Amino acid sequence: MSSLPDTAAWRSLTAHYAELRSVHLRALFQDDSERVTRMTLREGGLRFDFSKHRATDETLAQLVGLAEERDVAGAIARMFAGERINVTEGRAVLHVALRNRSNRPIRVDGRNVVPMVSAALAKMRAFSDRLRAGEHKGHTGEAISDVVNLGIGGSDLGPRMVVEALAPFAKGGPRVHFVSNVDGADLARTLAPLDPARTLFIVASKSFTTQETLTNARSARAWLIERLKEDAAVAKHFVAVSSNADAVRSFGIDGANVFEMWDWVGGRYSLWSTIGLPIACAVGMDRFEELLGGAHRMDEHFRTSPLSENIPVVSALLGVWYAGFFGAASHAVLPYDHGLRLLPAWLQQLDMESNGKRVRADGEPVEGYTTGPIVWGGTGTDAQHSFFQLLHQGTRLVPVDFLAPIESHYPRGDHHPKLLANMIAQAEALMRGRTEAEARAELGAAGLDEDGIDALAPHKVFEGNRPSTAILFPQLDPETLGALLAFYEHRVFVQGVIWGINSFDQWGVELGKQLAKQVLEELEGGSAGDHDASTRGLIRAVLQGRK
Ligand code: G6Q
Repeated sequence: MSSLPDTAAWRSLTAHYAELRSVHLRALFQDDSERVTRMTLREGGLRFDFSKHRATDETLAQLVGLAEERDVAGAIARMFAGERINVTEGRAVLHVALRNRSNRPIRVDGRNVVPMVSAALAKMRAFSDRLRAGEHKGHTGEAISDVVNLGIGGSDLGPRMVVEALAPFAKGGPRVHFVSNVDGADLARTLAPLDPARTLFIVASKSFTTQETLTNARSARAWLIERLKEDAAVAKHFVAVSSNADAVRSFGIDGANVFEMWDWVGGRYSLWSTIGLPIACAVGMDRFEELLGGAHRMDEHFRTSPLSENIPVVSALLGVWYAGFFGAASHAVLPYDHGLRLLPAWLQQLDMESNGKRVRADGEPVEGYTTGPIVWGGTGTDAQHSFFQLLHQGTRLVPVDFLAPIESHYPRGDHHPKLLANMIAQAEALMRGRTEAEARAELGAAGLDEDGIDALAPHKVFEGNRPSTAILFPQLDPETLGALLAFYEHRVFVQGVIWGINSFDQWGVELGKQLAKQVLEELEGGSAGDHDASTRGLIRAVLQGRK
């Protein structure tokens, strides 16, 4: 594969950037009354306004040219065809098969996986229906009131975020909790108010070897047995989601209580699989299937739309544009929706674990460009009172995604109009800025004399020209959420294709895990082993300092 900077499209974009870098978005809007119409793309009820981006028709055409040169269409086709595009792990990447509502066959090594997915969904439905109806009884015959998901990373962040987002749809279901951290405080605080006789644990681990999850699962089992006084209680209070049936059995969970998953589902892409069991418990299987349906519609849009009208592709290309040419090191995601407050954390994993790579899929180093940005964010309006200063007047360019529902699930006085007004105004302010003349006029109108105006005006100037995408949707329902999440998954994929990296492995998390094993042995054994002086010093400080 040729290096990205050597492609004709990249060279041409380099020249185009030199022309466009000093053009202000204000001017782009002034010169073109049709800009918003042309640069707004829709899918279902979702409306993506890309007009506040530092791009012209020419920019977009050139970026699409880049996508063509990097064969994005071919890569999309290969993913949907079940090819082993996760080359370093030799795996297919088929989260799209999990939400394939069309029954179109999707094959891995010639085998149609759609019937397997349907069977897993049916098992999830049977289990979650019984649980929600109070028919799944615990060891003492009581119905389950609380479900605790024990998982981490991809086996936690997705379901946790969705359960939070769909809280308005959770009527009649059990309370669902998430414990991920090996810090004992997480489990202890979650379990403290719970009644073991009415608590069900889902041990969610694709590999069933993850230190944090297994530690939490063992402690949860001990808590249950200690209180219910019988080992046999585990059978009614523990289920597992895993692709490692043997390890689940040796943990003591019956095969009948295992929900299967497959190696072609990556952890951070797995909320659509049986890893979504806590979602089904919280909101019911019908809502879970609506979530899948929304994602499927976005998948179909992604699979079939021309690149220039393809929402994840356009969004991905703009991200590549800012990272490659404007030096943007980060990307902020700012939901103006309380229910989406965990979206930045989910997206952080999705994007940074997928595209935080310095070696290309073909093993060559990435040279002459940067890959995945630092993804961060927070909810509006809180974030306005926290880090927006840097977005408006900092020295770095941070492209932003704003997201908001037009209707709230909690209509109350003028809360929602105020929320939306803030989002719309922030996007406008980032784009327009405030010129020195405007700043001076405002200060004059406020009664300042010339000296006062001279002193304050430089601080009141906003250069503007700061790009954002505004994503509006009618209301945050399961279908809309599914489409939004699938949009982000595909955006990350397309960027990985352009940058020539494999978005589906995560070797960067290995080294720390290996060293932690060694350090743990040393902490348990009471002496520091072969390390640098700082690491030895830390181990000794812990050994000497603990009671
Ligand atoms: C995600 C990663 C990672 C994974 C966790 C949990 O893509 O692979 O976050 O989900 O490490 O792994 P297990 O589900 O195997 O416990």
